[in-house]
Amino acid sequence: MDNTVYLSLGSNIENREAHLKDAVALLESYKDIHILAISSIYETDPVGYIEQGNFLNIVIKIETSFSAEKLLQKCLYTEERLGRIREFKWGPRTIDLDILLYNNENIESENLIIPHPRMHERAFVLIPLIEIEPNIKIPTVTTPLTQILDEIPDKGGVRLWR
Ligand code: GSY
Repeated sequence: MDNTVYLSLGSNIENREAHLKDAVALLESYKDIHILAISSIYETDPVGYIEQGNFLNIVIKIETSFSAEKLLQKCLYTEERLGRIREFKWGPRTIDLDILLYNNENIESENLIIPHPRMHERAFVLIPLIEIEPNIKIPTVTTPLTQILDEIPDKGGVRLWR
């Protein structure tokens, strides 16, 4: 299992906490995935389409022997298994899994862009990511993530949950 990967998980359909925990448990059940760290749970105001309920978000660090493409398939399968409902593209969802970083690689394929192209605009990603990996670097971005986070206007929308 020699690939280190960070995933962002979000849910804004109840039971949000159960959906996050079920997704982590399902990922952990794959023999090719080992979970190394799980951030605190944050309650976050919706970004993008704002006429929807607040999210619970976490970031997890895993090691895996899956390729990035295979991992994407597993993430999509995990979303399906948890009965993902998504009424429209940016709307409410039971569970959303995004691959943020895959080793230090830049990957662009038909289905996948890594590093996740919007991760450094999103406090709901950066705050839990920095919590579990304070010195994390994004390939191609030289500015420290903590500085990028300082410059993001929507930080107030991310609160520690319980
Ligand atoms: O891209 C993930 C789904 N998503 C989220 C999310 O997970 N959290 C918050 N706060 N806003 C979001 N908007 C979208 S789309």
